[in-house]
Amino acid sequence: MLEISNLISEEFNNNVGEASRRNMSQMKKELLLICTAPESCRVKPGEKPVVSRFFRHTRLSLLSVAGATPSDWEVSIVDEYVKPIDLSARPTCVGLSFMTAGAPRAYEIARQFRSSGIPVLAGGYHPTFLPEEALRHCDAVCIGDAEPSWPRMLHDLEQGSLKRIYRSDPQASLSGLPLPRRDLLDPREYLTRNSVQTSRGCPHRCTFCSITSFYETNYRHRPVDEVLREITALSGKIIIFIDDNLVVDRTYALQLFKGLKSLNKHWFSQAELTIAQDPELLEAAVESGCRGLFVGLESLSDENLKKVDKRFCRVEEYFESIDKLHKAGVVVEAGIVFGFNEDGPEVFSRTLDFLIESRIELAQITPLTPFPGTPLFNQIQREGRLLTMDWRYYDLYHTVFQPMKMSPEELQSGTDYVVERFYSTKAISKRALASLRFRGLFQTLYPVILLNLAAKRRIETWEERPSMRENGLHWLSAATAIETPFGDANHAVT
Ligand code: B12
Ligand code: SF4
Repeated sequence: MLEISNLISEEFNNNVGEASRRNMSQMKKELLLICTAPESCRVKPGEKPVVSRFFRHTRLSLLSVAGATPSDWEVSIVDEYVKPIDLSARPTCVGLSFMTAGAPRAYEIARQFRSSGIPVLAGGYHPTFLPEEALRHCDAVCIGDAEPSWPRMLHDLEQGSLKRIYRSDPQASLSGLPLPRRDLLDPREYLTRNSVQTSRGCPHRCTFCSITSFYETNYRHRPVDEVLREITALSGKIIIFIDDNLVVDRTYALQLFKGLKSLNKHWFSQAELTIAQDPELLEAAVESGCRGLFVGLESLSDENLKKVDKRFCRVEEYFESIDKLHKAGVVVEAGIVFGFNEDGPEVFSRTLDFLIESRIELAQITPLTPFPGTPLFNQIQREGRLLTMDWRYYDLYHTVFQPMKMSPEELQSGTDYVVERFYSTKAISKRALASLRFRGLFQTLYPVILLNLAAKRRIETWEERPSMRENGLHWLSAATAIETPFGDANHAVT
């Protein structure tokens, strides 16, 4: 087994190194950046994308890597949600970005390019958490942010002295970050390319969340004036702040909202529900253009929330807080998770009733998923409750662990039941009518009607989810947790 300390100092000195040195001597240096998509979301050659354009805003990951790439490289980006990869391409180097669910696909792509002697460098959530696993398939891994390490990785590659691991300082300043290369994506493929990031990390420590582990509990901002300058230069009315919790630093958020007001944008983001109990902050957000928020409610049980260290949420305030957001004109998308330790089979209908009664417009309803790298993963693995480490199933559409108070089958079918009922034609019509009455057509059409229909269409393609049953992985008994060619999550870095 490889130790990380050895990997860091190990020089890249094999056939691929030779090939890359040869390539480097050519005049044109081509970098192909690939964002992998899980099987159920990947566009097939000659077909339309599976995920509706209304749901497609751009992830900043590779746009940021491209922004940090020295100008003598010619960069292109393939996003597998919208464009199939040309595996016969012969770039000088490939950069792969992947989350856990995309890891097996990333390794398949890496194998193809490396077999032609093209070096493959990896970064993003999954390689950061499981660098040793990623290094079994790729030539080098960037742990954490790209900006401090990426130029050095390319430089070392050119010199034929690529190391195996590059670890970025998790406290590096976010001041003066290179701008994301939005120009590299086709605007027709996305609802908007205006994804913007103001901060990295979150000071809370919810045990199921990858963010805290990825940023090693650091929380950093970009200077407000840099964010505002970036937004000023963007065309189009809509902005998506991809921050994980836009309002967690109240002072910063108020400054940002004050500056945003004159830019006349409509924006969507993620925030903790406590914003609803802070009239000044909520008013400033709405006046600055806030039209919709994703709020992680997770569970209707305080006991569950306590056990996963999400203590700042109070279930008794949920209904009233959502009502306050609605009255302020904000569309609410709720994050709902089933399978926490206190959840038994009765949890599903109780939660569905709450979602309908509170008139929440959209909901991401998923089985609890212990992502490698998180404290939750380590705990469930220690308790022998992981059912599979085939990362394809870590896509929030599959049950991958043995819950405490129900069977995995009950968790899966209960979650599917709530999703299907929440997005039934009847439920969508009711929500749309209620919204039309108090918001009018303009504010209802996109965030309520179109997004609900897009979600419904997504559910209708569920049979395209990779089948655990066909792969013999369908909820084996907890005692027989299995390892796959991809997974060796004992080495999660936290
Ligand atoms: C936007 C987003 C999406 C979009 C992506 C749109 C698209 N076209 O790809 C959508 C909605 C489709 C999506 C889907 C999913 N997502 Co998502 N998503 C995000 C979100 C909110 C922002 C991503 C982003 O732009 N970040 C900003 C950039 C700058 O940061 P970054 O991605 O970390 O990139 C930096 C470094 O990681 C590094 N880096 C990244 N890639 C590379 C590559 C190289 C070569 C190098 C050197 C460095 C490098 O450098 C970058 C710049 O510093 C993140 C949360 C977050 N804060 O990142 C969740 C997040 C990444 N998603 C997550 C999840 C769980 C999912 C889904 C499984 C959920 C689902 N079922 O819908 C799917 C999986 C899809 C997949 N491909 O595997 C989890 C990942 C957990 C994990 N361990 O895998 C996150 C962390 C959310 C969370 N709080 O848990 N997602
Ligand atoms: S508040 Fe949200 S972003 Fe912050 S740690 Fe908890 S789940 Fe993650």
